Amino acid sequence: MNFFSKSNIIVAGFLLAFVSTTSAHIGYTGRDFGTFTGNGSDTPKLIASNTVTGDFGWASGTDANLGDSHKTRAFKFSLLATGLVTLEIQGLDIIRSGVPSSSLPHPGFSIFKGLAASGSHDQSAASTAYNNATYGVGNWEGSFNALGDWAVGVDGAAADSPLSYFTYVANAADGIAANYGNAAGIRSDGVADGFVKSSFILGPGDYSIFVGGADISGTSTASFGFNATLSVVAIPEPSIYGLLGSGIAVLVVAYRRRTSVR
Ligand SMILES: [Ca+2]
Ligand SMILES: [Ca+2]
Repeated sequence: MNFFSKSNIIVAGFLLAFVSTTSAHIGYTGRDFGTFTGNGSDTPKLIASNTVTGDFGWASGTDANLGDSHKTRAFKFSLLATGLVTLEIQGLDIIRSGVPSSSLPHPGFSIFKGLAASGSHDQSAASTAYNNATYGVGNWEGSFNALGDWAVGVDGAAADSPLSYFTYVANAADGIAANYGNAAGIRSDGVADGFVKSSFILGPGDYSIFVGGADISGTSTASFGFNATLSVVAIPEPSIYGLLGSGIAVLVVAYRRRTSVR
């Protein structure tokens, strides 16, 4: 082997390592729903043909050892005023960049206040330091908490560098405990059909949404396809809360309680 071919191999190896590392960062490229006013003038936004690795990424974040955010997909949106936010995730067979992906069988998602800084990574030194201190060494498999607050640090930064914090807001999951497990606090839609849709009254701010597979016993690390649609309407009159379902009503009460103590 001559010098040049060796160099090429080294360069190729370096590039592969670089690509695999950067592609694993939490990012929103192509998955920004944009800014919504909350005043009733917003049009729904569809982000089609997304993929996620694995059929269990969201469900894994519901258990005690958290989950690996690489097995979820991050989206973001901003809200200028309090509104009724509806997110729907439809698993479907897609072809993206010529590569087919089968339908995400049971989608689940969680919404958080806060955004990930560019380059955020579950296994960064800062994430590791935070998770070890918060959960204990060996007690976490990633940073993603589907049912509570979590934090993540930037890859390549010092262990004591600033973190991005996600403040838990709400979740929803397709199906029943048979697929998503028995963790307390999961908001089920009760019908395991590859589709989940849920509505929440949210205040102004910047939000992240993490979508992944809701199969707690899932093991596939294949790529799965789904569409995501976010819509925001003005807050309905209190008299029709009951018509919209108890889940929304509970969230309204929770929101009012939180705001009333501030
Ligand atoms: Ca887990
Ligand atoms: Ca469903």
